[in-house]
Amino acid sequence: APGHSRVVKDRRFAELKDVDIAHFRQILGDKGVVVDSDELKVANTDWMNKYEGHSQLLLRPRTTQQVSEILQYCYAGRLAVVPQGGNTGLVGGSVPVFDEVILNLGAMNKILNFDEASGILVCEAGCILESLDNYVGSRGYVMPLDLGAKGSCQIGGNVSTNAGGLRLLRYGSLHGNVLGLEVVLADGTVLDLLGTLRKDNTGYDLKQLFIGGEGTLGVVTKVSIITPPKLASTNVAFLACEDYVSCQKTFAQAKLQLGEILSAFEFLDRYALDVVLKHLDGTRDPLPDSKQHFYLLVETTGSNQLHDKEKLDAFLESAIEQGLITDGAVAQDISQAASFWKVREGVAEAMGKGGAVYKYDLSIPLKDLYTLVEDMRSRLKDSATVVGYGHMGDGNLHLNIMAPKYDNELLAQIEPYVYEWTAAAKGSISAEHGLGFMKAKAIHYSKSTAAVQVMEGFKKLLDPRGILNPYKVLPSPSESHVIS
Ligand code: FAD
Ligand code: 2HG
Ligand code: ZN
Repeated sequence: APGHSRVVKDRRFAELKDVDIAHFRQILGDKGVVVDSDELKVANTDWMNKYEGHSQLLLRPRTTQQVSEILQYCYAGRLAVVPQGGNTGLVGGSVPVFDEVILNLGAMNKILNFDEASGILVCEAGCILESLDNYVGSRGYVMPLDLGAKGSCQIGGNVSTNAGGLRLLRYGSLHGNVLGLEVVLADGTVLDLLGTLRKDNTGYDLKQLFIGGEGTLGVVTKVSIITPPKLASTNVAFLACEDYVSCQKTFAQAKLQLGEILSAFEFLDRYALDVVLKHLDGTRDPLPDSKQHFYLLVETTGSNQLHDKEKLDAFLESAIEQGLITDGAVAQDISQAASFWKVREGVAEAMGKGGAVYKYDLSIPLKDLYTLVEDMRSRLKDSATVVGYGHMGDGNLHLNIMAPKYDNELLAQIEPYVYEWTAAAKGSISAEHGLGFMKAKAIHYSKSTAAVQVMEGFKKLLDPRGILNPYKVLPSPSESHVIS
């Protein structure tokens, strides 16, 4: 797979032996120890079919105690470990690079407590995001995050990647919504940070290190998270704009005119829309008569349908009057709203159907956000399809480049150009997907040497033997072995 030749195996790690497997059977029983080659193939391969490890062992613990015993053993014997949730990550972080033991949290999927007065949920890390949303949904709340992978991603994976997604504009990031965590450190120590308090300023806020830690600092086993109330009124509009400047102005107007009810502001370009309509069964063009270059999905969520509708109508009317949007459709019912959302949420999946896709998840100041897409398109000409979409309301561009197959010549046209461009624009080379394996070596484009050194210090403190998710996030200590 592409990229793998760039790093060589860290020789400090031990090879897996039969006695190790026997020991894990003692801890987990037969069911929790998977050596079946078909199951291993799935767990070794990432969602994009871009990264593939060759681990010989998949472990499925059911309790924190078991996670602790597994890590204690791995730490003592220097066996490297990849924590894995739903394996929907998009930066090669959730699969082994070589033969690391895969520690999948999926069997730890119990809801532990839900406080119906405060909306605070405490659950195990392996709970699927969509199941949690359904659970709190039937009790009058919603999860503060939502993403296209909700049917498979796990809350522990969401926390570990600090996933952003479709509701961040409204509810903010997991750094604010996660109230507590239980984490098992590399040596098996159980760190109980599972508070359920909105406010707690007693010393350093350690849980923040594991939010976005990508499994390199500890294994998240339990999560406490605040969920906002589910409000009565939701509206979804799908709008067409002639150019990117109009999208920006529409966003500024949406903030002004929709104010507190604005709950999502997403965008996709014509190329993205076309890929969705072509490759995803059951998707319909929300604006079949419009052939514009840019599309916006605007959602409002509030407590009063009349009030919200009035605001939305006024906003749309003025946007048309000012020439910011050329067309628009407001979903008339829940199923139409879902079909609009499917167009936006389906881009990632649709892009995967065309062969190979290079994904760049970037924060870029709003005014320059689309310039990169245009620059890349003229740079690559006919060799690839360049698509831009993303969480415009959060300044987050998803630049996807689709080609018939992974190709090193094409890659050399894209990288490091895309990282240099982003750094020059004072953006971030990872807005929400993390660094994983893909971008570990590119961290310097977004973080100073001093900042990376402090990160390395945390890594050494929490995992002195480096067994947790090696080769990910930080440039490997075996950097000198990089073959290029
Ligand atoms: P995995 O992919 O299994 O793991 C991701 C990383 O977290 C790995 O480094 C892994 O080692 C680590 N990890 C997993 N579980 C644990 C644990 N319990 N303890 C410690 N480390 C752990 N991301 C966004 O931010 N916003 C989006 O809108 C979004 N949309 C997506 C849409 C699609 C269709 C797909 C396929 C992905 C999308 N993603 C998005 C990326 C991905 O879904 C998220 O990053 C998600 O949070 C990963 O969760 P997971 O359970 O699949 O984790
Ligand atoms: C999205 O917002 C996801 O759709 C996936 O973050 C982005 O695949 C991508 O590049
Ligand atoms: Zn995204």
